Amino acid sequence: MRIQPLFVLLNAATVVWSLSYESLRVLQVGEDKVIEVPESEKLNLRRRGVKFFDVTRHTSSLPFFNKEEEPIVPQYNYPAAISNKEVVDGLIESIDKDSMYTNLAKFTSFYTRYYKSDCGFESAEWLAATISNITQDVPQDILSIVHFDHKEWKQYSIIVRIAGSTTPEDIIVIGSHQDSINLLLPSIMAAPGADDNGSGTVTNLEALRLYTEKFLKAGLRPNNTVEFHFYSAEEGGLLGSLDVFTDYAKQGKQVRAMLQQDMTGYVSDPEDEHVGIVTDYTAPALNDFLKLVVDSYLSIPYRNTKCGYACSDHGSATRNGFPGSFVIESELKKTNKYIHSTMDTLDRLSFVHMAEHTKIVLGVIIELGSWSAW
Ligand SMILES: *[C@@H]1O[C@H](CO)[C@@H](O)[C@H](O)[C@H]1NC(C)=O
Ligand SMILES: *[C@@H]1O[C@H](CO)[C@@H](O)[C@H](O)[C@H]1NC(C)=O
Ligand SMILES: CC(=O)N[C@H]1CO[C@H](CO)[C@@H](O)[C@@H]1O
Ligand SMILES: [Zn+2]
Repeated sequence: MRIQPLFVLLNAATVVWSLSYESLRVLQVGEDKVIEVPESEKLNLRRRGVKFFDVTRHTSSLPFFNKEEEPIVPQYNYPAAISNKEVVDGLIESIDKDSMYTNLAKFTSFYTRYYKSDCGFESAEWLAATISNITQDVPQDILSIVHFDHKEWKQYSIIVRIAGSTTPEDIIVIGSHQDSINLLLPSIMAAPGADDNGSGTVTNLEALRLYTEKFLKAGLRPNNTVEFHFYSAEEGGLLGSLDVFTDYAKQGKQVRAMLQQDMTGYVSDPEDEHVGIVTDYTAPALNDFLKLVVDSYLSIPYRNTKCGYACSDHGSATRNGFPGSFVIESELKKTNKYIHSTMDTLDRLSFVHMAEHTKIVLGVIIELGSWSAW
């Protein structure tokens, strides 16, 4: 409570500061709405719950939704039935919730993972080291780890690429963001970011570990390229993923499906546990396939939910013409209310629930890993 007056004072100071010195940011806050604001005003918008893309460095993108809330992306024929049940169930059996707990405990021990902070750089270094460790026995011609540097801040994004054996140009992406934020005073206050969005990162790390240890090490390979992306700076307006997918679009890369994991660990009502499939601003055909995956591999059902404009990194994929979808811990109204504060901590999360999300990721990479888009 005592923070309040200080907060107001700081705010007044930053407005004066920003009027004279601060560079302007270009924010897309809705399909037809672009505004220019000083950097500090960005935070004020976030505090008020406004979601946006920070397109300052990518202003040339096109409008990307045709009818209401539906992205302009190819509608591929995703599998209408699953065909790898034994393989996926085998991997699912090995999900290790203790390992997930250990990783999330370490990840949330960084004071903050704010993308502009030194801590945020250190958390990226830890993540990169952990990924190297998990994947160390897979030869580099199959698996490579790219540190994707961003021009304006230090925390890099990490791309783990498992090259497809027959159609490497067809890419399946599993995404999550590694940064966290304390919306009150991001540069000063703690942001453990356990659920938002450390849980997505750890969900994907566990899937990557099992994929590496039980699949790739056994000499198996996907036909398509499978990539795990750990984005920096989501909280700054999807900055990291925008850089990555804008670059992919420029290079003419073909992402056939992108699935975002962000907030995967909170259960508000254990009697009514479910996952939320986000149906607005996501690819309908991919959503249908995700429903099949949930029905086939999870012990809990899905529910359709809406998340709003630019609500996580899948938006950067759809913005660049790639089908993106998002599965979140529950219907939006039942999601974790402690995010973006010091109270977004480990003890409020369910690792059983997080493991359900890992099942989705395993189902998607195995079923789509050798699916043919044509
Ligand atoms: C690497 O993994 C091994 C287990 O496979 C573990 O004992 C070790 O602590 C890990 N090292 C790091 C840096 O994570
Ligand atoms: C995957 O590649 C193998 C050859 O390595 C091929 O036999 C199989 O048909 C491919 N799967 C699909 C779905 O195209
Ligand atoms: C979409 C969702 O609820 N995830 C969280 C992670 O970050 C996004 C964007 O900042 C927010 O919408 C949520 O805080
Ligand atoms: Zn957030």
